[in-house]
Amino acid sequence: MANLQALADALIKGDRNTVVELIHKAIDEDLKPKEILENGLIAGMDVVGKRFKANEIYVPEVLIAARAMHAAMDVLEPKLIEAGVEPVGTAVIGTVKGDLHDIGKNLVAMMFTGAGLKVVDIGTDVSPEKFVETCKAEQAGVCAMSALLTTTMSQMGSIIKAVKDAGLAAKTMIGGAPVTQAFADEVGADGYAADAASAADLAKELIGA
Ligand code: B1M
Repeated sequence: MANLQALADALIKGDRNTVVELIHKAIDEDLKPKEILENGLIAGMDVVGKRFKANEIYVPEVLIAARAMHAAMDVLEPKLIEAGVEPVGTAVIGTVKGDLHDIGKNLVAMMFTGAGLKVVDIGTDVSPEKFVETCKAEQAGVCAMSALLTTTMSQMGSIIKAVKDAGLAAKTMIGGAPVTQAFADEVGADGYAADAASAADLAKELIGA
């Protein structure tokens, strides 16, 4: 019998092979894809997020868990689509123009996926036009921006303005090492999060999920 707690535990440990094996087992045993996602993967990622926030684990452990989550989603995603399971919302995420740092952005993206959001990752060095275009095309609930340089964080204000000027419904949220709540207030972001786990909580809050 597939054990979703064992699946969550394997994900927390970042044991990719066991995660994939247990996902296949759960599917073969006709467990609902939504149940596998919520009680196995999201439950596991939730623990990873809480431990990361509490400094009980660090970036390498989270990256390993994120890799296992990716492998799991490769198997589960087609089943979720077949079953007509809707994501709780869509988040477009990217690192702002002029900035190539993506490790933190990727962690946030993975926590978003782990929280049940559809994630459209538009990469690094992303112009305000590309943020707007993608948020519009994807009817995004959240427009999420990352910046790691004091010289690029000013881009965030331009993106927020462009999203608002385009009349999009997407809520804007920002983060990255040099970014603060005070800066978020200054540039008019709808939200700021200091780490990847808080970012996932905030994204859900912003879209009312
Ligand atoms: Co660069 N770099 N780097 N770098 N780099 C920093 C950021 C720097 C602080 C190093 C230093 O001087 N001490 C410094 C910035 C100084 C400043 O602006 N004040 C710096 C610099 C100067 C540069 C270059 C200009 C160096 C040069 O070429 N002269 C250059 C710029 C290139 C460019 O972007 N145009 C550069 C290049 C690089 C590498 C390519 C070598 C590499 C990036 C590789 C990659 O990302 N694929 C790199 C790295 C690795 C770093 C450090 C060492 C680590 C960054 C990182 O990945 N941290 C960094 C120094 C440091 O931070 N110790 C540094 C781990 C990551 C998990 O944390 O991204 O903060 P972070 O994400 C966190 C939170 O911030 C938050 O959640 C994440 C997880 O908790 N978060 C969000 C992030 N995005 C969020 C979005 C949200 C919410 C939360 O909502 C949407």
